[in-house]
Amino acid sequence: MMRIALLGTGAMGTLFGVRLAPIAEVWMLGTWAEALQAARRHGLRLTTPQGEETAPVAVAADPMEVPPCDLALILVKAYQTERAARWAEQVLRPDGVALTLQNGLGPYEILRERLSAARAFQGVTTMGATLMAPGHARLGGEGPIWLGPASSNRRQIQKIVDLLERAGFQVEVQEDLQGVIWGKLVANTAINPITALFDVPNGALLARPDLWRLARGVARETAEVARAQGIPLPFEDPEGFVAEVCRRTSENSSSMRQDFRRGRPTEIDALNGAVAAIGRRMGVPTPLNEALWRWVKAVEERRGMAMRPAELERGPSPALAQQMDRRSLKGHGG
Ligand code: KPL
Repeated sequence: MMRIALLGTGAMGTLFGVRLAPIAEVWMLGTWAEALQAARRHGLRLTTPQGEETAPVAVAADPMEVPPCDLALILVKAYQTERAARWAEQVLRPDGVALTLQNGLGPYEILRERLSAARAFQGVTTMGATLMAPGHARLGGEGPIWLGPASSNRRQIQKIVDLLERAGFQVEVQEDLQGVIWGKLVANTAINPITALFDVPNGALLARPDLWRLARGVARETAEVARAQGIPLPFEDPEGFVAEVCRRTSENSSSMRQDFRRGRPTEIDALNGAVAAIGRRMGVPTPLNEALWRWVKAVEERRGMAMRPAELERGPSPALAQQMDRRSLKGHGG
């Protein structure tokens, strides 16, 4: 049986823990004491439209307690990636691999740098989950998981595909994930900050014309930044795609709304902040992404959410800068 280290104790960590535990030995590793305690006492719990799913998992607050793992699944916030990558390296067998399913730009580059390209994989999903209590999440919408890069380590990627499919997920492998990464970014930049600032579920963006006008504008901007870099988006119509994600996850609270409600720092730097920074570099105007980024930062600061661990102070910039350099090379015919 495969042994998996699940790094991340939030809504997505809980969702994946519940689905993977019946077919693998799952170790939830994290820093959120209440979630670890709940998981240890009662197992993890997932509420779905079909009913309740629960699953026992092993838990640890220290990577030294975790036996050597075949796979590390990274589901922490974008700004916690450096520590998660360090921990993944510690808990993995020498031939073990890591998969990030995080939001935003930057996490994959951090993971690849630590583990090498042959041991680091990236996935994108528009599944949603809302945290109801420590160790308990509610499924907020299903959707496929895209995995890549396909060619770096075919044997390992096939193992991950088999595992996720056995756990009930729909999986698609792609050689170049940039298109789906930017597709997801179109959704996240349009949905997350607006639902957080206006404190509404994802579906409200479709119901309120004032919010939809704003979301639609952001979706177009982010899509323009992708196009300017020569990245082919997996859809023709960015607003149509955002509308579809809002419909599929209409009851879900976006991860940024959940962060706001819990007084935690958000992933705004890796989402709208990153798009605005790349837009500036590429000469593509991104006034709405820029405004939402500043607005969310201002709320974080006012509420003291900006007082962050040292890791966060450094921000996503090193990996992002690297990614932007790669992009600009590509833009110059590289
Ligand atoms: O990724 C998400 C998030 O909340 O971060 C979506 C797909 C928008 C679901 O809520």
